[in-house]
Amino acid sequence: MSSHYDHAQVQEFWQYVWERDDVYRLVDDATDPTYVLGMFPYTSGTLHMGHVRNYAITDAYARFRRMRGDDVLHPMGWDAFGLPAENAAYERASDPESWTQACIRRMREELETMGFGYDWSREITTCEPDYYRWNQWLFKRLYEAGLVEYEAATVNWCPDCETVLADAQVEVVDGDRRCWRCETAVGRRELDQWFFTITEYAEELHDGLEDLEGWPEGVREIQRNWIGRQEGTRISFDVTADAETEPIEDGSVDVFSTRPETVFGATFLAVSPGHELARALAETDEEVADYVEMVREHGPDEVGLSGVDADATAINPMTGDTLPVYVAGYVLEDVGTGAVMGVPGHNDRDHAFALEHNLPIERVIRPEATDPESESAERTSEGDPAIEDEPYTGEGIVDGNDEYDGLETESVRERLVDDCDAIEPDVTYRLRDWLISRQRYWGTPIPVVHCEECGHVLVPDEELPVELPEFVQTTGNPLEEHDSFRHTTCPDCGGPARRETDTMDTFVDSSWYFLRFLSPDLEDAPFDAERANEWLPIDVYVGGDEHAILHLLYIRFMSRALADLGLLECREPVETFLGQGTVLYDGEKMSTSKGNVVAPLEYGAETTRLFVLTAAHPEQDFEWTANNVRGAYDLQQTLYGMATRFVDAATTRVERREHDAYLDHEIDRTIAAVTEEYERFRFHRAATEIRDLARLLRRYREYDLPHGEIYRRGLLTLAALISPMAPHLGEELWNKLRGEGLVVEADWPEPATEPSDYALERRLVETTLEDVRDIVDVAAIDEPERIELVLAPEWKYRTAELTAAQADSGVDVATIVDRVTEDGFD
Ligand code: ANZ
Ligand code: ZN
Repeated sequence: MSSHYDHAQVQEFWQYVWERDDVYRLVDDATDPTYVLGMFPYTSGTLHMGHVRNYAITDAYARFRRMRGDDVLHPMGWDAFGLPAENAAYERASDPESWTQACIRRMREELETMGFGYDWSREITTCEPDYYRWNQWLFKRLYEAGLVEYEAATVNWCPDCETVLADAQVEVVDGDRRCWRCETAVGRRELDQWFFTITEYAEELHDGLEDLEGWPEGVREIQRNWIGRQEGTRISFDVTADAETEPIEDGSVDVFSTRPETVFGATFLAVSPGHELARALAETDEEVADYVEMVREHGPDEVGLSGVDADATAINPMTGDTLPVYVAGYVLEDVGTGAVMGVPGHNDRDHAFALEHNLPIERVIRPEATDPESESAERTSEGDPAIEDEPYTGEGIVDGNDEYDGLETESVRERLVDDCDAIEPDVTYRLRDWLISRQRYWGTPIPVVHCEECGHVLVPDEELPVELPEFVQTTGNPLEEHDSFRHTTCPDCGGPARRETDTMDTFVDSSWYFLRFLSPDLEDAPFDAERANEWLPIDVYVGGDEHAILHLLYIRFMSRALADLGLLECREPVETFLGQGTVLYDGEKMSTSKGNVVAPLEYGAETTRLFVLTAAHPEQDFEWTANNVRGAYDLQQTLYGMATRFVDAATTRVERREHDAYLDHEIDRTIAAVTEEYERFRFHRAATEIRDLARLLRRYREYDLPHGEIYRRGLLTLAALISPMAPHLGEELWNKLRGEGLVVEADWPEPATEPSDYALERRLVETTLEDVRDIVDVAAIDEPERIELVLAPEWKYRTAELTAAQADSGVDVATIVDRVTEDGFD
């Protein structure tokens, strides 16, 4: 028998056996399985290295857990709706459906060739009516719960894709707003749009981040900023219209301000063109009407310091002064209350606006008096730069107000809330509602009809799904071209009605797909609620952290909304999130557009899997180099060669000799260490351990005639330990050494003797600051004054981080830097 490992043949054989024995299926009556999920791929054509890295991680972890005795849910599906399919259809004069199905066939084959172990009986495809009917059903439930709005809104419009874009799909490149897909400059349009009111959950989504300990802090921070919680105050200004004939309904306008103590210096009030006051004034004031129209066309980015003096007057609640009211484009409609008090003396934008419109500029705060000798003291005296020239935006003391004169801004800020009925504490969020309307064909039809008599009416549940009609090639939205789709009857009155032609953002599909995997064929509900309550949250979710603000926020929102609908108990759907790093090639991200792609199958499944897993920690970027790939290849050949030689030719002995104990101990030590590394997704370290044990086994054999049983245990251990990362090789070795059974169904190896303290020691060899902080915490419990860290040599140069860790923990960290060698390929 040849000792050369023919990977193509080996892969094909074991893939056949796994499928025949259905080894990855999770039974429906499993109790609380470990749910391991990789972000399902967008069906864009073919698998790329990013997918392979993602799925190699989940597969290795799923296999590890399965061998540890867990029931494991490790499913796969297709994020199949979206623009690229539609664009491809135009390019090829075909249709999105057949293009998408062809992509799915190819990508599924590629996944299978890579040997990823999925429970394919749970496969889902979002463009199929069986799936998207539940998008429609959920839309209706959210609507009934008041979480859906239909509103005229100025939206981002990509002229090239001819579609509306969510804020997060607009990328700012060198100050230009561009489409995330085609990079065309984004314009604006006013359209009636469907929204999910995710802002109702802003506070909860923000606060919940605190407890997401299984998520990287970086991702949490991105979400935190995106939600953008800001504390401030709401100040109410009485407003009267000058034209007595048209009084303003409410009589007051609220503004949001983070600096209420500047209210004494408010010299005007400004509302956004979309504010209800602006809309009301536009009814009678042509100038206002023209201005509102102008801003609507050009968008707030192009209006600069423009604005119009409206025929209205506001009263400053603190000073009683009357203030002019402006409609101004620099005031944003969906920030705060859509209105500001203009404080030109202390705010840059208000200052610029006041200069432009000849409004008074008043100083009501001056910098705190400092050391009279110092240079800055100059500025506090009479020699201050004139407030007309430059606003003073810092903190300081209130100036020129009888009651508050001389007091610090911060204390006045707090006092005003108590002293003035018109000033209330308030919190605003930057987060906007989720615009889900797309003027595109390849998505879930929104289940609504518009009736002249009844307004918009939801399609009854028993008529779902509203299926997509056949695709037609056209310049706009193909759904507009289908008379039979467009013209329908009203479910309420039976009269003529127009069917909604917007489809849903594909992020709706992916906001709950993890639930469909639990019961993919269920016909009377989107998911089995009982099972969901038992199986969720997802234990480990792996994907790119470029999804930190869209997808990863939407799944958190959807879970909460479903929970409030009484459909789900779990409000936080992902316990541990692992954001995988990027695969680089010559320092750049490997991507089709850069033309630097290595096809996943170029090197064979096993080598590719092993390499992407062991090149770096999953969260780190790494460089694809042929040399390093070689290391992954050689490891397989080495293990295969050792097993073959042992089975074919080894003469062994039965009686124990002294040095056998050492090998026994080292096998156990390796088991403990590798187990720990898998637990923490450190596949690269697991591989190093496996290599070390293989090397030791070789030396053991060269040194003396090997003890048959111990040596065999060593080889079997290697087969089991490597199998989560290299499952075909694992099976091949297992089969050679045992002649029966599958390693995928085997138990994880157990140490034969008492585990040594190696695992702990190993934990002390860390490479990131966060980890060091962990250790300091852990160790501090046993030995509060002094800890000895065993560190890799690279740490010698990272004293600043160690000092920080030490400061955090308040203990003395003594370092020993020479005991462990750096790992990596050798
Ligand atoms: C008066 C004031 C005085 C403010 C001052 C600031 C400084 P930042 O700037 O991030 O702290 N604001 C509120 N709503 C707005 C809207 N719809 N469009 C444009 N600007 C708006 O954000 C808070 C400040 O942004 C608020 O506090 C308000 O101006 C402005 F010396 O009120 B401030
Ligand atoms: Zn009707």
